[in-house]
Amino acid sequence: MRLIQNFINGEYLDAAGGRRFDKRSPLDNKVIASISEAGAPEVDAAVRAARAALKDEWGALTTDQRVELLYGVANEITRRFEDFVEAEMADTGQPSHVMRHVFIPRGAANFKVFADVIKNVASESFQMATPDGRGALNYAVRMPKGVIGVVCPWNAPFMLMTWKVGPAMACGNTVVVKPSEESPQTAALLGEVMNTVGIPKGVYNVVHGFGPDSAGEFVTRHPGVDAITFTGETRTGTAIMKAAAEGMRDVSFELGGKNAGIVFADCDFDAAIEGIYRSAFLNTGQVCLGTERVYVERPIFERFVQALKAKAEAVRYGRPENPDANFGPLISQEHREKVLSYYRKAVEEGATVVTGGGVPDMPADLADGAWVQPTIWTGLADDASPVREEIFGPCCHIRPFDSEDEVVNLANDNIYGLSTTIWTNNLARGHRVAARVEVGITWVNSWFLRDLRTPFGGSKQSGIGREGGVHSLEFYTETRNICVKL
Ligand code: NAD
Ligand code: 6OH
Repeated sequence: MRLIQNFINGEYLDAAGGRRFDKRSPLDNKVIASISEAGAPEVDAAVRAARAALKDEWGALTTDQRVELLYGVANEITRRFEDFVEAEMADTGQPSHVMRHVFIPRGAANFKVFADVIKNVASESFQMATPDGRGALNYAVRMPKGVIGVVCPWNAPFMLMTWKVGPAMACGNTVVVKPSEESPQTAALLGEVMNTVGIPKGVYNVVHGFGPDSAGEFVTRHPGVDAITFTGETRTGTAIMKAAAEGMRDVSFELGGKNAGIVFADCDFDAAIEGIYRSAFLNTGQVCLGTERVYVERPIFERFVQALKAKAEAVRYGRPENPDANFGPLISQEHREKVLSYYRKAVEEGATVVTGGGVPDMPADLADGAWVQPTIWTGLADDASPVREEIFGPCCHIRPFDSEDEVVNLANDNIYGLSTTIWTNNLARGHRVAARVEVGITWVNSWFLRDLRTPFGGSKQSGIGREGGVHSLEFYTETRNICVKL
């Protein structure tokens, strides 16, 4: 069994008193790692190390020197690609092709792309007129914000963590990362990469543990943390925002969603089926951008439901290393309980179960894993809880609609506003509907396709702020205004 330790000031350390917790495999519920749980003293040590590095080694580097080192991090992740794939597969149980083609490569890219952004970004400067005719030069400079607390979820652990750590470090900040208790391994492994590449001690720190009364709360409450970036549930975001209010610290939040898929009758039918299938079931439905509400224009409704049902019934459950498997378990037994509670509620609230709704029969070696069937419902009222609340599982409700206005109103009738996917061959309509849906990111005839330089984030209760490209700089830097009288 593996031992996963905290990474503080360039060293792997146990917590004082040796507190540990278990990480269980989602595949079979067996304990696969013992994690050292950071208490307040370890979090304090990590924050102190991060503060010291800010002033000394990291703070003293030029942008070019930092950029070189971040390129080194990206290259070293690529060199150790298999180790990262293996660690992430062990934590999440997801099929290896998703790790190989999206999650791990994008993790490496998060260091390279933000190094390029910081290298090429300009800041404003103005030559001002003054009454005495001599003028003034007024310009803005971007400074690091300080020590950034990075609190992460488990659904795409490495990609989502590096999407924060990459730009934070590129901007000259130092970080204290609190990975999810369900997915600690890739954050821990990244410490080895930092040391190999020669990132100064204390720039990248990792503390393990849970949320309340544990490492998550200790990081977000620590007065030495200057700003907090968080991805996770909206409810947790509310708790973290309260912690950040003390000391007036800035927050960046990527939160929950209840995303709509809108399928017009004039779409490319096969492409829409493939797109909605991926958006509802990829990563066993544990993607913040996933579609849990599908609206289909009435003339193609029945055909659409049957085609999606056929695809959902063809998933192949299995271990990540099995090349035939394309469908993994949920992250944990606890999360499975939550998802299954919605499967029950859907029936109680009057759904027609088109497919799924339960637990698949698994071979004996996987019988204790967190498996659920991909599930499709029709017939629920618009205010039924499985239609309104984020489930974060492989399930969706499909409802017919008759007009563009009706479907825009349905899509917008939710507290969340993260993303939408629209399927139509009428591009004017695609643009029109995209402008009317109240979300941070909209895809037309696609899903989960984004250049890392563009802004990402949620509207309404799906988030605060935008990250990606130059937009990350707004959060990870403090802009100062300097005016020099000439
Ligand atoms: P979560 O909110 O339960 O946990 C996220 C992290 O916060 C974990 O590291 C946890 O230990 C920590 N935490 C929990 N309570 C805390 C507290 N009081 N103080 C400080 N830290 C605390 O979320 P999750 O279950 O890990 O992830 C799933 C959720 O994340 C879903 O709601 C999903 O929509 C959301 N998500 C959003 C995005 C996005 O970009 N908008 C991306 C991925 C996931
Ligand atoms: C995961 O839940 C969401 C990830 C989104 C992206 O990585 C992206 O770049 O759009």
